[in-house]
Formats: sequence, C-alpha cells, structure tokens
Amino acid sequence: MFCYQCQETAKNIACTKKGVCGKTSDVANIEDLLVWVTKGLGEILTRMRKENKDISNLHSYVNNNLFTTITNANFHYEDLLEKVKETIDLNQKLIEGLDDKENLSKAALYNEKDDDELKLKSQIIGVLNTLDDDKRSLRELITYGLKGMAAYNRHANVLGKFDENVDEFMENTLAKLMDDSLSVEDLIALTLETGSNGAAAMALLDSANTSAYGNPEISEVNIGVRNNPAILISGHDLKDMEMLLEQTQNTGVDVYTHSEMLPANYYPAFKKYDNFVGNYGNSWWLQDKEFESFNGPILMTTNCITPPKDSYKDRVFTTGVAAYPGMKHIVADENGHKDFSEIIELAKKCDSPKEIENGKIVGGFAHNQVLALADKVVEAVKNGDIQQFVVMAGCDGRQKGRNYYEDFAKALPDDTIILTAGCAKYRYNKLNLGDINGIPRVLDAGQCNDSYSLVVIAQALQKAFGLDDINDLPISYNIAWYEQKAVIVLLALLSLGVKNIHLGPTLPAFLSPNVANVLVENFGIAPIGEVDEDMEKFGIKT
Ligand code: FSO
Ligand code: SF4
Repeated sequence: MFCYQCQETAKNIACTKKGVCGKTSDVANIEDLLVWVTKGLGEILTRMRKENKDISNLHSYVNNNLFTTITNANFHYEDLLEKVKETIDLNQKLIEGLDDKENLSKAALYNEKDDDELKLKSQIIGVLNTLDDDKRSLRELITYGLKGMAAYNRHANVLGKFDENVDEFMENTLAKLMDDSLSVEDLIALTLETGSNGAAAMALLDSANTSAYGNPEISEVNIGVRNNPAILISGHDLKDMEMLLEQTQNTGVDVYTHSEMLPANYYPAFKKYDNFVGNYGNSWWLQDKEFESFNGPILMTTNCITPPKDSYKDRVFTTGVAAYPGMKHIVADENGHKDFSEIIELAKKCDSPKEIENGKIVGGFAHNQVLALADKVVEAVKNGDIQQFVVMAGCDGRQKGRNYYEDFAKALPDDTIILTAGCAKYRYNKLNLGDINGIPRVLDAGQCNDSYSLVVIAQALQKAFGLDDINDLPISYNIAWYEQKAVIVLLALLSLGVKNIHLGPTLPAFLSPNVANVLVENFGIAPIGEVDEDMEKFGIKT
C-alpha cells in the first residue's frame, strides 16, 4: 500500500504498512483498484456522451465509487472488491454498446473476474505508478478533489438535484488523469478547473439541502440528554437524517446528532420532530469514548468511522457508502427508502445516553441567515466594532498540533468573529467567546460543504463594501484540513480568487516541492506557525 491522501498520513509522508486511520493494506490497495477502474468508467462515459447515448443513470457509479474511497468511509475489503467487480462488469457491458471501441485505456478494458488476480492487480496499481513527482502530485491532488466533489454531488443527487456539467467534468477528468500527454501546466489548469467545478457541486448541494429542508436558521442546540432510549446519527447525509426522524416518531426513541451531523439541528424541517433532542459529543475522532457512553445504537451515514471498540461495535450500523467489517449495513430499496426498524428495535433495548455535558451551543449561520443580519454586520465593521473575520473552517483530527486552533480562537481579540463550517468547529464552539452587538463571535454555517455559504457571505460583503477584490475584505483564512472533502473546499476557494490561506496543521504530503511552490507563489498558501506570529501575519491587532 501507499496512501497519503489525508492529513494524518504516517510521518507526513505516506502510510505504507497499515493506515493511521486503521485501514489495512488490502483495503488501501483495493481502493486504488476501484479508483483505477472508475477512471476507465469515466473514459467510457465520456465517449458515450460524445456518441449521444443516454448515461443519466450511470453517474451514480462514479460518485459512489469515489466517495467510498474517502478516508474513514469504507474499511470493508469484500464490499470494495464487489464494487470493483461491479464496475468491471459495467465497463464491459458499456463498451459493447460503443460505436467507437478503438484506443480505450487499459483501465477501461480491464476484464478480470478472479478474486486472487484482482488482489494481485490491486497491489501494483497505486499512486506510485506515476513516476514524475510533480505529475503524480497534481494527479493525486485532482483525484482527491474529485473524491470530495463526488461526496457533495452524491448528497445533492440523493435529494433529486443534478448538474450535468459537474458529472461531465468529473468523468472527463477521470479519463484525463490517465493521459500521459498532459503536461504539468495542463494539470495545474485542470486543478483550478476542479476547484470551480467543486464550487458548482457545493452550490448544487446547498440548493438541494435548502430546497428540501429550508434555510438553516439561528438555533440553540441542546448538548445534554433526556431519559429515553436513543439513536445517534453521524456523517453528512441529511436524507438519512430525515428518514430516521420519520421512522422514530412515536416509538419512544429519541434521536441525537454526532460530529458533522450537528448542523441538522439548524434546519427548520427537522425542528418539527419532538424526539430530535440535540447533539451528543464532539468531532469524529472522539467517537470511541462517546459511542460507548451513548449506550444506544449509532448510524454512520458517511465517512468518519474510526475502528470501533468491542464494547460498542455491535451497536454501530452503516449505510450508503460507509462500511466496516462486522457492522450491519442498511441498504436503500429501489426508491431510495431505508428501513431503520432494526436500529429502532435495538435502541428500545438499550439504556438511555449517559450525560457527558449539558447546556446549549448556537449555530445556523449559513448564508441566508447571515445575510439577514447583513446590515448589522456591515455597520459593526464600519464603526470598528468588528475588526476582522477569520474563516476557521474545515476538519478536526486527532493530532496534537490541532490544539493550535483552540489556542488561536482563544487568543483572538474580542472584536473578531470566527466564520466556521465542518467539524473543525469543535475546537472552539464550546468556548463561550461571547458576541459583538448581538452577533455571536463563532458563526457556524454548517457542515464542511457549507463552506460554500462562507463564500456567498464573503461575496455579499464584497458587494456591500464596494470592493473590486474579495481579498480586500477584512477576512483571513486559517483552514484546517483532514480528508478529501477539505481538498475540494480548498480548491474551490482558490478558484474563486481567495488568496493567502493558511493551511494546517501540516501541508498535504501529496504536494511535491514544486507543486507546493506553485500554490505558495500564485495563491499565497502558507503553513500555520505559532499563534502570535500568525495573528500578526493576518494583520489582527491584539
Ligand atoms: Fe469533518 Fe470527517 Fe465534514 Fe470531513 S467530519 S473530517 S472534512 O469527514 O467531512 O468536516
Ligand atoms: Fe493513511 Fe490517511 Fe490513507 Fe488512512 S487515509 S491510510 S491515515 S493516508
């Protein structure tokens, strides 16, 4: 195995024996094979599009395959092997229907069915097959961006929203990633295009979420517990959230969110369920303690699984692209409906959650809500009550160096506001940082995909202040990354012209020195340093 797709990769070089995330080498290898045959599928779909063939129901294979290889989504070798075989079969079937079958790639033509042969192939098909350091770096940067984009695209598709341009770009780009004639310059251009398509995918998901569930609104979220049996739901899939709330009505079973599902508490459509109690616990990496004390069943709707302890493993269920050996998996029927009755019945037999904290946190500051407060915000900036905004979006993680983000939030002066999205918020959303003229100092827009909201807010402020350049706003970017959705968020920000982003806790291991230089020179990307130094670099007066 050779995997360096996430921030916690071993020694910030690569995981080569076993993943720091807990992934085995077999799983890492079969994921590489799945990505490879999916590149072949991308090429075939691109050709079918040119031949005006109907491919509308085939995009989901691309999205699901890429999404399932995101860090902490799927640890299940047999499940991934099945997906590889299914894709190979699909590729062969689609090739038969092509008018032009000439010059297809090896990935498209690959037609192995034997499990042992597939395993052998998976060991030699990885990242290191691209020999040139810079091309490898850019190809992987784009691949990880596509994985993040696939996740957001899939969430939007599940809610009935599609963007043919996004699908076309993804499939075409998968094919281009196998094209040896593309130069480093071509790949840099493709990286930026990946960012702008990522922004389109995030806009699509934003419209899918808000049209299905309303605009997030200022909300106080209970972080304590009630005395009923309960189910904890984690991950990012709001459709699963809706189905779980529907099915738990009048059963005596409560529902709580964990980690990235916290923003479900901000949507009007979910507030009507009186068994939806609030949020339990913190970000994904603390699940081994928090799932234990929760006592009831847990539903993982997307990535963010950590290897479970035996004490709660049999209470964890997966669905969608998430899978873990030994955990029960809930599949959707042909209409997308999922039957959660087994989880609900199990909940009834479990103790109610143990309280680990109490009180409330405030969130729900996606673009619509913040723009409703725009006059107040603009006035506070003009009269000097707000000195600066700091975008501290992205991911949380286990590494010690991430204390930096809590220290940074604590050290920010009282006239600054943190704009956040993603699980990074758990480093400072319980610090009680107060408010400025009634505007809370931590404005949580939602999940990592809701970083899109932060861009909409920045663009609205740019207009309100009559500025030509988004970088002239009093906004600094101090972003934490962990997995591949953060990669597409970063590329989207770059494509929108945002400069001088500080990225931490470490720069991605998959950036070669030359590619890192391109990002530094053209976009002012910088690693984090010491809190005081960074505060000064951002021009924040303490
Ligand atoms: Fe965090 Fe996990 Fe949303 Fe990621 S929960 S780490 S960026 O998967 O997706 O923000
Ligand atoms: Fe290592 Fe991250 Fe890959 Fe897991 S996903 S194997 S931790 S680089």
